Amino acid sequence: MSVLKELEKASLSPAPGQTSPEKHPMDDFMRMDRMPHIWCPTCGIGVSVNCFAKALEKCGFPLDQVVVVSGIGCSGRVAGYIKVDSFHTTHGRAIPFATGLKLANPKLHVIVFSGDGDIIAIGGNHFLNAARRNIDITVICINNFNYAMTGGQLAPTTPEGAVLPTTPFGSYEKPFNLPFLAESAGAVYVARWTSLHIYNQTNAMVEAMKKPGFKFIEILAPCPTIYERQQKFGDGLDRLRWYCDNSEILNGASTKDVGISLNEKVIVGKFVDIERPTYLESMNAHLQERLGDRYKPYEG
Ligand SMILES: Cc1ncc(C[n+]2csc(CCOP(=O)(O)OP(=O)(O)O)c2C)c(N)n1
Repeated sequence: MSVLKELEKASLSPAPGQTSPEKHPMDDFMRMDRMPHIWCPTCGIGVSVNCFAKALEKCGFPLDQVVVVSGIGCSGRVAGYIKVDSFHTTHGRAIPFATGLKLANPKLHVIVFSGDGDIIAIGGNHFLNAARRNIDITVICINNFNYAMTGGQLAPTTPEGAVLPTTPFGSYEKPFNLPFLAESAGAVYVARWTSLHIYNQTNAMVEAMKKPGFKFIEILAPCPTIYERQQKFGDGLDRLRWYCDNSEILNGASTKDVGISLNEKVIVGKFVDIERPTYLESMNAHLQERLGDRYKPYEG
C-alpha cells in the first residue's frame, strides 16, 4: 500500500476512545466541508492548523469568541479552514483587520495566521505598529522563507545564499530575524518553533492566546514545492528530518542571537514572555487619570 493510501486509511480510522469513524477529532474546529485543502503534500501549514485546533481545544474559549484573520498567500488560506468567524483579508492587512476587531469587541480572542511575506513584507508596517502599541492579538507567522503562492519570489526572510526563481544565483540580501524584530517593536511574547515541534508550537499557541498583549509565534515550515525543491533539498519530510538534527531548543535565548543562516542550525524556543499594559489598558488608565470620573473605561 502506498504511503498516501495508508495515511488516507489512518485518517478515516477512529481515534483512540472514539467510536464512530464518521467524526474526525478536529471536526469541531475545522470546516471539513472545505477539505481537501489546497496545501501541497508535506507542506508545514496544515501541521500548524492542526496544532491550532488542538490549542483552541486546550484553551476552552467559547468558539463564538474566537476570530481568525489571514492575509493572502498559501498561509493566508488558513482562515478559510477554521470553523470560527474568520476573515481572509487583503494582502498584508490581516493585522489592521485584527486590530479593528479587537478594539471594537475586546472580548474576542483575535488570532492572525499568515505568511512571512504577508506579515513582514507588505504588512511589515502594520506588524511593527501593532507590536509597539501592544494590541492584544496573537500573530502566528508561517515562515517558509519565500512567497510560495506566487511562485517563490524572494521574501524578507529568505536566508542569504538561498536559491529561488528570483534569485537564481542565491540571495544576497540580509533577512530579518523575526523574533528580534518582534521583541524590538514591543511584543510581550515571542516564540519560534518548527513544523516538527508540534507539542511545543501547540503549547506556545495556548500560552499566547491566554496572555494579554501582542504575541508573536514564528513557525519555520517546509515548502516542498518551491523552497525545498529550489535548494535541491528534497521534500518536507527531509526538511523535518533536518530540523530534527539541526534545531536546538534554547528557551530564553536572546533574540539578537537567533538569526537564521542557510544550512546552519536554528535556535527555537520561547524567547520573550513579559508583562506590559495593552493598548486598551494604557488608553483607559491614561484617560481615567486625565478625566477622572468623567471617563468610563472602554470595554467595547
Ligand atoms: C496587493 C497585492 N500584491 C501582491 C499580491 C500577490 N501575492 C499573493 S500571495 C503573495 C505572497 C504571499 O507570501 P507569504 O505571505 O510568504 O505566503 P505563502 O504563500 O508563502 O504562504 C503575493 C505577493 C496580492 N495578492 N496583492
